[in-house]
Amino acid sequence: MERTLVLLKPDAVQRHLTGPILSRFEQKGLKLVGMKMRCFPLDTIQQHYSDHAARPFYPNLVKFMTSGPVVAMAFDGKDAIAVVRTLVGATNAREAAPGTIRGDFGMSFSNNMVHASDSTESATKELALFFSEPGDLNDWEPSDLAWSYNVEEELS
Ligand code: 3AN
Repeated sequence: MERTLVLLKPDAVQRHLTGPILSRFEQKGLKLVGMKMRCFPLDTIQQHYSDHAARPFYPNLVKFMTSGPVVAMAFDGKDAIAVVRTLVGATNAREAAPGTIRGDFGMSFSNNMVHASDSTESATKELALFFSEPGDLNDWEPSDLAWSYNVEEELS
């Protein structure tokens, strides 16, 4: 099982897409284990995007990500990091495949609605950044687990 971070960016919140996007992840079978809406502080966003600090789009990215509330979510699932990235689609929403979140809901490279961790290292770092308070992450046992997976083959 893996755990991954998803951020619904300010454009997703403003466009009333929080519910539809969350539904995509839930319907796929990912387990929601954390969710918070915040105008995250500048230093949290700067830290989150520190790998992009030298890129020309970085100042606008930070400005955009601090321009309104963001919904941070944590999901568990088998291969959750790759599964979530596939559901999200290509960075440029204009080129993202139909059926993906960006492909179905967006037209922008910058305002592309969703961030999703791209590796186990990033997921660990990003989850610690956005879900650092006690009680932020909640383990629970889905009652349909044995229907969503072949437990013996896939989860043992
Ligand atoms: P992804 O979110 O698909 O993993 P990254 O990590 O390469 O994409 O980029 C982080 C964010 O920076 C993107 N979600 C997008 O909002 C923004 N971004 C990346 N490349 C560009 C670009 N060339 N022009 C404008 N914004 C960009």
